[in-house]
Amino acid sequence: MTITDVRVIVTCPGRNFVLLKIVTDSGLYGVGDGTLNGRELAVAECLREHIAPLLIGRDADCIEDIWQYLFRGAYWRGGPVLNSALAAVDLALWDIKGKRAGLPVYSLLGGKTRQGALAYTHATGETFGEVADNARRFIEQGFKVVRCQCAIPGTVGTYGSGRGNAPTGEALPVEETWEPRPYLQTVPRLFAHLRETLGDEVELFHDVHERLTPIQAARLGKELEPFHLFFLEDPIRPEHKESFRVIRQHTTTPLAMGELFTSKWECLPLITEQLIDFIRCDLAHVGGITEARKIAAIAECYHVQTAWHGPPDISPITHAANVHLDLATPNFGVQEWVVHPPETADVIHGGPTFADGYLHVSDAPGLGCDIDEQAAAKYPYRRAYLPVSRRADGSVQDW
Ligand code: GCO
Ligand code: MG
Repeated sequence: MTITDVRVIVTCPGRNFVLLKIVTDSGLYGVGDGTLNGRELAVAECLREHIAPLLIGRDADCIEDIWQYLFRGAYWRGGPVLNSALAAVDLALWDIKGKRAGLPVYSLLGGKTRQGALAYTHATGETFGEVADNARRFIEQGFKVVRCQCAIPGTVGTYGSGRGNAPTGEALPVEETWEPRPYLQTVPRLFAHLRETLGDEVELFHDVHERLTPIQAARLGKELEPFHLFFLEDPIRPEHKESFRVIRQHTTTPLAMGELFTSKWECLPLITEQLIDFIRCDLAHVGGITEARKIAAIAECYHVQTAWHGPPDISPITHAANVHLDLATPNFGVQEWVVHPPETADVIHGGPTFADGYLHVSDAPGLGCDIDEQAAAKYPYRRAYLPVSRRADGSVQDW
């Protein structure tokens, strides 16, 4: 089955997405997603100018060989731009393989190990009361795990507490402020309030979003211990993996990390030294299902569970890929999930469905998603940046 056409579709149905359609001579095609929030066009150009010409004439069946060819064959390898482009190709090829076999992708990956993927979503708010009310709303909808973020007094626009990062029309990034002292004081109080008002049954957790130093993260983990978090997410910057030893030495709060990693090698030290409990890479940035299933297999050996990144800035196609992999993975832990803006469904059909705390995908062959290219053309790309954060003294801070 020979690849005859590769089409890159950049569209903004409520959010920017970089989508891919790989067409074969059999008439079957596959869909993929390589959206990289805030740097979308770098991936689109990479796909159009550098990768598409390499795919024409190749056998769509050879996913692993194409993966190796694009990753190692380029000599210059890795990083979020190249590996998001690789992910788009990988997802589309798995979609084709499923369609050709007449089987959903989870079946190709070994079949269901569970009936649904335990899901979490985000409760946010300006005040503790608002976060608790939002979390309660999600619990009533059936969520058994809820991520909780709150505004931090004295700072501007704390990550996770506000409007998110969908396109707003601003020409340049919004600037926010953040300080460790009020943050470290507020978060344990937030969870004390949430446990008091929501009880002990629901699983709660918090995303630090890489903002702390190792010793600050250690302190936070320790102070959160009485509230039994499901995990503490991305406590420190991703570069120096050994720093996790500092956190681990001090706290039994489970740790999750990985949305900024772009390969299995970055995950290795954290997994093999058992410095984390959940690995949460983004399938759209690590090179797709092919790389993520290897990460899951390595993690299985070390009692680390998966919690693939599932924010609104990747399309329902990657969300579907997440759930296909979740269903087939014995050491699956939890799946992040959010509802996309309504216009997204005009362009991308399919994607996971939520019921009573769990995510499901259809039994349709492949990933179960499709792209309406005519609808996509009605939603042109709108440049959008993630916010940038600064400390009170004006220096750059991880957002
Ligand atoms: C999460 C993430 C996201 C990121 C976003 C950046 O846990 O869902 O932290 O909210 O901020 O993906 O593009
Ligand atoms: Mg996160």
